[in-house]
Amino acid sequence: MVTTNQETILSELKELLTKDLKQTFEAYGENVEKVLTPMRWKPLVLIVGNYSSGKSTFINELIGKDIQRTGQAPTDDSFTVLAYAENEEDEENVPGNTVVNDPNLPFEFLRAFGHSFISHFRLKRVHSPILRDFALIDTPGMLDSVTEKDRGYDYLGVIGELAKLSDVIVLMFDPHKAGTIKETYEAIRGTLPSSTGEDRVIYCLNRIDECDNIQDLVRSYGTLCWNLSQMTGRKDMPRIYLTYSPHHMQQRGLDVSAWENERDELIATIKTAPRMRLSHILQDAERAVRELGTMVEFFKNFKEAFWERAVPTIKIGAISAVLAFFMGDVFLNLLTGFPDSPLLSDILSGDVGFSSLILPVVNGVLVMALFIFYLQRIVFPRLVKRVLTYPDDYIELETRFKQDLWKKVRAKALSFLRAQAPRLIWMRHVKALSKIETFLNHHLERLYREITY
Ligand SMILES: Nc1nc2c(ncn2[C@@H]2O[C@H](COP(=O)(O)OP(=O)(O)OP(=O)(O)O)[C@@H](O)[C@H]2O)c(=O)[nH]1
Ligand SMILES: [Mg+2]
Repeated sequence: MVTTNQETILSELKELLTKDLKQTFEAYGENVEKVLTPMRWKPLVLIVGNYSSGKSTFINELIGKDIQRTGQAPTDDSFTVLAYAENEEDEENVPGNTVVNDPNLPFEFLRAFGHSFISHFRLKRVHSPILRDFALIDTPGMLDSVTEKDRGYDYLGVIGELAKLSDVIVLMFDPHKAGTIKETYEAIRGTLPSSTGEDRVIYCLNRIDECDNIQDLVRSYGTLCWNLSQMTGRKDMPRIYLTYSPHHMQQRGLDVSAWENERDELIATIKTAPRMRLSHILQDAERAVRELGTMVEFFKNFKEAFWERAVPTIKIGAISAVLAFFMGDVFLNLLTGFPDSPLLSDILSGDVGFSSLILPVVNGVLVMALFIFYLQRIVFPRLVKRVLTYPDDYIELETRFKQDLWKKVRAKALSFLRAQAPRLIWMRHVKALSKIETFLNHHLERLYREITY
């Protein structure tokens, strides 16, 4: 359960984000709402896996009711959110269209995946004690090779976005298909923070009762380990829960009693979702703010590069304008005999009138305009072009972490630069950066410290 202390931390974070950083986000075309979205609702557990790996069976077992349809072969092609109903009478099925339009739920962003997806999305309110602490999401099984076209919507995109919202993600396999979900894994991984995302993912080899013997199980387990190591690129092997449904188990020959407790351990881990949620929210907020910071740093470097070029030009321009002011008419006089008496001789004779100033001012302004034209039409576009071509030269990529951040935001930063370049040379990036720094190093640090379990 979320305690009062956790609630306080959440509302403090929310306040910090809306008070201190909202404007900064908006100034750079970003929306702080995206960071705030997951804070709106309860902890989420996402169950993903191959078709028929037993996801829906497991969910029914968790909530203690036969709510989700189960069966051999791909059974369910919908995403279902299972949420808490106070009473049996409040149990209901809510269609996707209503779910994505409900401002009290965090699913509005899914509207972007289109009608075809929304017709495969729903929420069921169920009276079950476990749902009081977190909501579950059942997903359609991953087919062997799913393309977007087959489904009519971006399946991997949806999975990725839901993973981003979730506190625990269960990846479920079965011995027959122990590792055909590379794309799904990548979609999930792609949206999670690179440093900490992995600890949200739980691996489960389900339906082990269907193995004929221990050799069979070891073979499946080995295949899964191999596939996982290929997918995750990790040197250590994450724990894989070996489970089976006690109600559906078959006595094929393998004595499964050795793994009797694994299902309970898996459930116990899932139940940590509410506790994980707070640190995930802080991590997500941190990541969003660091991404923004990376963009701002890039813009700051762009601005500096511009002024580095512009300041000498402006200086020369100013000197030239002064020269033109005093000397322009002298030259004109030498060349054309006009004006009769240049400004300098008027000054020397102490006879400076309004009319003797007109030509010098025109000369000065003309020269200045020429320099500004040069800056605007030649120096500036050239720099923009250079930065767009070699963006990596304008950001310090000293750590792997920074490289990852930059990879995530580069496209966004470049399109913002393309659209807003003239504005960027005037914006106060340093001030924005110092706000971001204060948030990360001061406020967020403190909130992390305050998380007490
Ligand atoms: N032997 C055995 N059968 C199981 C187990 N878990 C589920 N089943 C059966 O396997 C079939 C598929 O289970 P589902 O829960 O529908 O699988 P799913 O992952 O939700 O499948 P899709 O929704 O189609 O992706 C059902 O007939 C279940 O009864 C298990 O641990 N052991
Ligand atoms: Mg299912």
